Amino acid sequence: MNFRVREVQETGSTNADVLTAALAGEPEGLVVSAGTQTAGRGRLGRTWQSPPGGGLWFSVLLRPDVPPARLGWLPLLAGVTLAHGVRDLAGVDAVLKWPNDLLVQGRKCAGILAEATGTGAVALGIGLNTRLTEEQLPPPPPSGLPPTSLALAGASDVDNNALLTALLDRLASAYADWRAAGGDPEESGLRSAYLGVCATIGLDVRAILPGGAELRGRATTVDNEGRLVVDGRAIAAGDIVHLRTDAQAM
Ligand code: BT5
Repeated sequence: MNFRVREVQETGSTNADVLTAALAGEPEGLVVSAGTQTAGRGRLGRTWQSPPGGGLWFSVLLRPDVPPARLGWLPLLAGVTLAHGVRDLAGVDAVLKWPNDLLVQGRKCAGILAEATGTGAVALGIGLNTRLTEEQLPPPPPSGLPPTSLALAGASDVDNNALLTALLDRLASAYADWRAAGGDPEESGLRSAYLGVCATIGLDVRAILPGGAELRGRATTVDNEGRLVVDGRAIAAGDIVHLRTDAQAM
């Protein structure tokens, strides 16, 4: 698939723009990439800081014709693409905290938000801090991970446009493989690729579920729907805290 990139200097949220386009019938492949977002959003109603030029803030319109139970793998696929991409293209080691926080040196360098229209389309939004300086970093959340950027982690000459093009190429190819396998995580190789970059597996974790309930236990694997398995219980959404020190988890 060829992505069609629409660059905008400023918008509220590229995910909102892509959802609107999807509902108006836009075919898959549209990418909206913004210089800055004034209402960037995270998961579970949180906000995403997107200062001008400080990162890649973009969303991709996909219409994945895979069984609904496989859709949970789509944001994980994006996470694997980012982790490998950041390593190969920027020379920065990165791992994932389930589901798809990109961690560099124990700090959060990117986040992913997948939102569905309910009519078969998904806005896959990626926020990657590329050139954010120390002064531009958002304040560390009280119980979450402190932020960082590729530049702060030592990447030199980060070119936002070149990085976007290269990441989209990789995303197109991983998405095509996954779709050709009907969304099957084994057959597409996605599951083993994900387990290879996910630092959460094997750790004792605290899982904070969307309603606020908490669960502690050992994260053992990711199931066929992309859910994290903690002491035999599958978690579809929530926030994970690595209980061994995050430094060790890196
Ligand atoms: C995410 O949410 O990590 C998903 C972020 C997705 C952002 C992209 S940008 C393009 C597209 N358009 C959108 O409107 N969104 C997507 P979550 O796991 O809920 O993390 C959000 C939390 O991360 C916030 O509550 C802050 O604590 C922290 N945070 C906010 N901005 C950050 C940044 N630039 N870098 C690191 N951490 C940040």
